[in-house]
Amino acid sequence: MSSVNADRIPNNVHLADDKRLQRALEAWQPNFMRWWREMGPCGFQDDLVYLRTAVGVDAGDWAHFDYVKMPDYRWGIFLADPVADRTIGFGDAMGQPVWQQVPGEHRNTLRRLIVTQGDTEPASVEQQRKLGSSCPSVYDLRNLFQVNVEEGRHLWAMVYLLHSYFGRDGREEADALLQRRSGDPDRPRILGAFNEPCTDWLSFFMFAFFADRDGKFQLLALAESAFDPLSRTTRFMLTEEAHHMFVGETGVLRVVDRTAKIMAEHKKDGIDDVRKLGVIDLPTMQKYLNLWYSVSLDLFGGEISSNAASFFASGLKGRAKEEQCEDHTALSGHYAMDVPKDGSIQKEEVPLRNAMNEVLRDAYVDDCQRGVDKWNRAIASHGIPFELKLPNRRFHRHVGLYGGLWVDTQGDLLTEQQWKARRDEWLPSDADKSFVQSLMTKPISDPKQMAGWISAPKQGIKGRPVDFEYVRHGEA
Ligand code: BYC
Repeated sequence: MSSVNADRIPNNVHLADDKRLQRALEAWQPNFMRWWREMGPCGFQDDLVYLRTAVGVDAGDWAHFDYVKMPDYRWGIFLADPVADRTIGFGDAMGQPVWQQVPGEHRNTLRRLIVTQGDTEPASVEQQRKLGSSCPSVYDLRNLFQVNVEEGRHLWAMVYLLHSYFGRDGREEADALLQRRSGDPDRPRILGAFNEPCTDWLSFFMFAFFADRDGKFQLLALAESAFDPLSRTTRFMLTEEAHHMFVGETGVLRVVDRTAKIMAEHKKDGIDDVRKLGVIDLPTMQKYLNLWYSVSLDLFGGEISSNAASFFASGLKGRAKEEQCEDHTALSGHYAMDVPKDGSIQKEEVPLRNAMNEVLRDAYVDDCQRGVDKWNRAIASHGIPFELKLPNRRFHRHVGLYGGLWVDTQGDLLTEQQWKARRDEWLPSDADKSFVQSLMTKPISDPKQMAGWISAPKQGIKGRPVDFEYVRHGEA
């Protein structure tokens, strides 16, 4: 069982025993706080927020609920407990003991993976920083802040690895994580989706459903890593990630439910008629889904990737739930890939190791479908004949085999001109975005109220009622 100490930086990694590391992290801490104040949630920093804080990794510790001002949140370093005698579960070194240090030959690659993972965490906080001023309820405001502080903690998790195991270049990378900015053309975040604006709550819920779910699958793959500290860190991050996806899934569910309910009550189904009733029409939701799903698919990297093959071969990154796979070397298997060739899409056999990004993406797509099915059941429960659909995975891609192709939501190839002429059928137009924004112009700060475009959640947080004062505004 891990013991947790309560130093300036809460941790279960015996930080106090490593003075050099402790000093390095304590030097990074004020920079993190500066970043949080500059790029974290806009306003609300002096409010008391009913937050879950991890104070340890054991069942009773990792979900401690209390009021806390966000800047006083105890961002800590927590690794899941080690698994005794753990061995490498896949790839060329399968069966050998896992590594407690970084092997020299994998140093650059591992650092790049950790930096890429780490970069997404502050990026998402930056993307969401202005949402507080248009929250649909105090319940949702609190959930937003919960997600934000935990993304901050996930940044700490990656920074701990960089500082502990990668010497000076690790420290430089940790500094750079606080310097890049989401959407900044001169110093953007590393991955595409984390530079997309996320300035309304429908986007936030879609982001938490689709982009955080990429987080789940990437963390599952890294939890398999032969580099044991990375595996232990990501295993603990996954416990927090589940809540973020809950926020996304139930958020979209409540928006969809509200629209379908109002449509049924008023017997209206035209887009303009539905909009006049103050709810988001379902075709517009489909467009937001198309956008966030497609940019999140890009996060898995290229379909055919020699990087992914070598990550797998060397034991750096496995498949999600590798233990459920049959052949852990993946040396003889093939993957039947849809490859664009001569103006059409053709099946091509790809060595399995080179298709590892696609294998992970397949698991992700199935998981997304499960959520979409739930949303559709909510629509159907009001007797509305409309189904949300995941677009074909080739649609609107910027990375990999389909990047730069002009593909419709069915997966068919179009010319650039044809695609551009129909773009607004598939993706939010300026008018759609303005409409969605028009519903979200001011915050709902009375705990008893809920914006008209979203249903109330079924239950509150940690046994509290939905109208509990989850955020105490302006209290010292
Ligand atoms: N945008 O072989 P390829 C989360 C680059 S989300 C821009 O196809 P590879 C969270 C790639 O870097 C989870 N560039 O890809 C969610 C490479 O560049 P170089 C984050 C991209 O290397 C919500 C080139 O294209 N975790 O936690 O197999 C809120 C060709 O590379 C993109 C991770 O991503 C892109 N989308 O795989 C908060 C896990 N995709 O080397 C948090 C760590 C690829 O030619 N990262 N490129 O310059 C990885 O495992 C891999 O880096 C990737 C890419 C899966 C991202």
